[in-house]
Amino acid sequence: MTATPRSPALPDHVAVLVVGAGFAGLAVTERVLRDDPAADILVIERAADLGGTWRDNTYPGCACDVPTALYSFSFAPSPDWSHTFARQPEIQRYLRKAAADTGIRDRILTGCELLEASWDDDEARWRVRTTLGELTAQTLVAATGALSTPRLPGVPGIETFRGRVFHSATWDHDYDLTGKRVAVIGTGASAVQFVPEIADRVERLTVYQRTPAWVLPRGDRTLSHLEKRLYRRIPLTQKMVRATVYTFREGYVLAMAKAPRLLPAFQLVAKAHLRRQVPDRALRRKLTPTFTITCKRVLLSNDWLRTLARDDVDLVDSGLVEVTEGGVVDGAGTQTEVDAIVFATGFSPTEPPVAQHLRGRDGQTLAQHWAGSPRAYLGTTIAGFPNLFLMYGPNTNLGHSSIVYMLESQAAYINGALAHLAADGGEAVEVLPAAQARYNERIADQLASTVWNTGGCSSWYLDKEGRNSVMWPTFTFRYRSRTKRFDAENYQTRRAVRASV
Ligand code: N01
Repeated sequence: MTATPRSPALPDHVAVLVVGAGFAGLAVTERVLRDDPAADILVIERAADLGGTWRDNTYPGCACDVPTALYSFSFAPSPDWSHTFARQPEIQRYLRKAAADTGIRDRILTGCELLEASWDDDEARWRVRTTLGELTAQTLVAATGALSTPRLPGVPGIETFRGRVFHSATWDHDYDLTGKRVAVIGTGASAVQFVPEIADRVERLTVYQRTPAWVLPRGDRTLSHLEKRLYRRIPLTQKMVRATVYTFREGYVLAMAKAPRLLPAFQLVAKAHLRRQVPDRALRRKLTPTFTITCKRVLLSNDWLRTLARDDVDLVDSGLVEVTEGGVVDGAGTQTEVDAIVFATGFSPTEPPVAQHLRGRDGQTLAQHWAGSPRAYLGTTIAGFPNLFLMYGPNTNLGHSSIVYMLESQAAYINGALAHLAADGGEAVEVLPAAQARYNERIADQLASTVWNTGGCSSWYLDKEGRNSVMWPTFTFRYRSRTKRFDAENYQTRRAVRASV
């Protein structure tokens, strides 16, 4: 049994303040504590528990669509996963245990939301305002995630609807869907997981699709007792599985960026999957994408397409025009009476919400500085924002592998920066604008030929300038090698940062 955690109090000053206790916040805190168990580090978390997206997303069927062998911390391998693709409750339990086992749990102050943080140039520290009071921090790590603000499209008439409305990320567990007529808006990674789960319970399901997505089978299975015993007795075997999954997934990059001629082969597999699950040709046509596979996130599901082929499930692709008191009107003018509307419309992702609350050297917020098109150096540091480190920042997202691998790379880099500051007697590091610009030019060059930019789809990877400010363009081991060592030569290190510098 896990001991009841001690919750730290809000200090007046802390050396390292981490905002957010999801995978990212835990990764960086573990890395710092690994080198210095007595490190002066505090994690503030606005919710009552750690876990981030895996705490919040509790919709039926919520699971990881990256194999758990890879979607877990390298420092906390668990031999106990029930499936090759872990379910949300299991991941949440895993995170709680990892935090308790590594001592991170005692560093997390829950129920504490960051309201604003401003860089104080004279004192060379961050002045931070939270819902529990104020403090200063020498270094600030924003580990707030990119996909945490649910996007609810402003559908005309939605306020007049008399039934129940909720978003997949804030699932209403008090509302029993049994026997109800339900509309689902959106057909992305979340919808494909919960629609098959609720289809048997509801009376009628109407799914509103804006863009069909490519769907591949999810090679999910339960892990046998033998495997678990083997992992426990010979941990190296689990490491080998992890390395194999990693290598296979990296090979996928070849198809996306380096060898797009392989993509038609993927499309054939997806089309065969569609044919197997959907006998009706007209429905298949509606479900066939027109863009190149992997341009948007490929969906993995063994039962999504089959569910859409059911007689009691309708797929509407004529658009969503308005919501009335009793239902939804589609683009063909048909009104469908429903009791509940579930928005599976994703998140507002181009910049982390925390960007509106961080003020750099010149007093601008990070959101103003970015103006809708985020840029950083190594997805982590930003010129004009000394001693600020982003986890899962611009151009660190992946379509093929595990974000946890990227987060651990960033954590090592940030830890290196802290060690550099300590060794050098410095108070602040700030990336050189020229280094940041060079880095972003290189990233843009690499992205130019990738399927995300050329595949003929619109996706949340492209920001309002049409720039891909989301994806990492190449192999993840390249990112690992770039972040292995803190490259002080691309930074200025100083005792106090002056506005004129
Ligand atoms: O959201 P999405 P999600 N009217 O943005 C449609 C991660 N994730 O919650 O394609 C009508 O993918 C939109 O249509 P279109 C993963 O990174 C991870 O499903 O934009 N429809 C689309 O169909 C993923 O990318 C796991 O034309 C509207 C859907 O809503 C991210 O979360 C599991 C609309 C949104 O799909 C988000 O996934 C689940 C409108 N106004 C999710 N606006 C893992 O297992 C949007 N849509 C790790």
